[in-house]
Amino acid sequence: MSTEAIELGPSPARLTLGHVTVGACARHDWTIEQVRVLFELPFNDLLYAAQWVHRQHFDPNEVQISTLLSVKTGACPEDCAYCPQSIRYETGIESHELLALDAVTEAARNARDAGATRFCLGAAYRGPKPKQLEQIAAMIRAVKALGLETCATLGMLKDGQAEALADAGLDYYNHNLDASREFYPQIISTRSYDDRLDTLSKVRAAGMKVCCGGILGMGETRDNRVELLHELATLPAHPESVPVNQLIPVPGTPLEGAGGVDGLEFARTVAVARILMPRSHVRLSAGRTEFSDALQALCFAAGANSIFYGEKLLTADNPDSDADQALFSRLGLRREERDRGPGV
Ligand code: SAM
Ligand code: DTB
Ligand code: SF4
Repeated sequence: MSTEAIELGPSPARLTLGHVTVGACARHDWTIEQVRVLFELPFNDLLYAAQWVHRQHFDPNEVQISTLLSVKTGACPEDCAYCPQSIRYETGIESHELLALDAVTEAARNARDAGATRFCLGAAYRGPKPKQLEQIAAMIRAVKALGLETCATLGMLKDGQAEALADAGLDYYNHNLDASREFYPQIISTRSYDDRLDTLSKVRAAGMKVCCGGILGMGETRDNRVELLHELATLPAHPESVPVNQLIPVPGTPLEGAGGVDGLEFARTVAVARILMPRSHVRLSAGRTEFSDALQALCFAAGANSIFYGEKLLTADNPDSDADQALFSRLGLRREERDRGPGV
């Protein structure tokens, strides 16, 4: 393991473990080598550092709750190798065009009544067309009127579209990097890494919060995970929300037989994300149905503090709400109330 000390900026609070010093302040100048050193820490040291950083900014027993709805499903022209919604793969999902406003409002009301504080609209688009954007803007207004935070993930945005979404009251835009720049070409060919960064900068310029993360278990190496987190943590501003997905290997997709990721490596990745982006919410996202309660508890201890709640993600299953409530109760976790967390 490298013995390089990881020094943070002008932070008054620091934690030193052997050769590694971590601080509480957000910084954007991490080097690849520093990220690698964090990944290679003894597990207990890494978890302790992550928990220490977590407690500088968050109540460690609060978890932010988001619910997803796929407002337009399937028949997507893109070729993302993990995705059941690409038109190129036979995955047996039920495609549908944009849902009616009433159906979206009702789903959002149910999510709110079940305890969610944020409602995320997902659409299987390369990017929204003007008419579609108008219809989605109406959905955002309706969800907002229910007192929920709003998030949307609609693919790439063209000039002016981020502003239109912000005007409708959109709080967050989700657009993942998904993989490191090095590994990305093995996963997607129809949009480039720079296309993604361009959409993220449009979202920022329009004044919205950014939700941006990636997927583990697609066959990437530890180095690729280091590079992905480095990319996220050196963006001009850290994403306020960082979804860490475990690949759901959907039959019919090119990644149906991908290698997956070991649970301890997943928890390590969460812990490093927590240390690198101390004020961000780190979300346990796709793949939780495969996690034991013990692994989820470990991830919360490593600094994860957000989940997708409700029995469906976009097309794939998510844990039963009853199971999540039981888990929260066993772990003494509480729902984070809206706008209470720092950075959100
Ligand atoms: N079409 C839009 C786009 O790609 O930006 C929005 C929806 S897309 C389904 C949102 C994210 O879901 C992807 O970026 C990816 O991180 C995640 N995702 C999709 N399929 C997945 C799978 N099988 N396992 C894990 N995550 C997945
Ligand atoms: C994110 O990072 N994960 C969510 C959300 N953002 C849109 C989506 C997960 C999708 C899992 C596969 C499916 O449900 O189709
Ligand atoms: Fe389409 Fe998004 Fe799926 Fe890629 S991830 S195929 S863009 S829905």
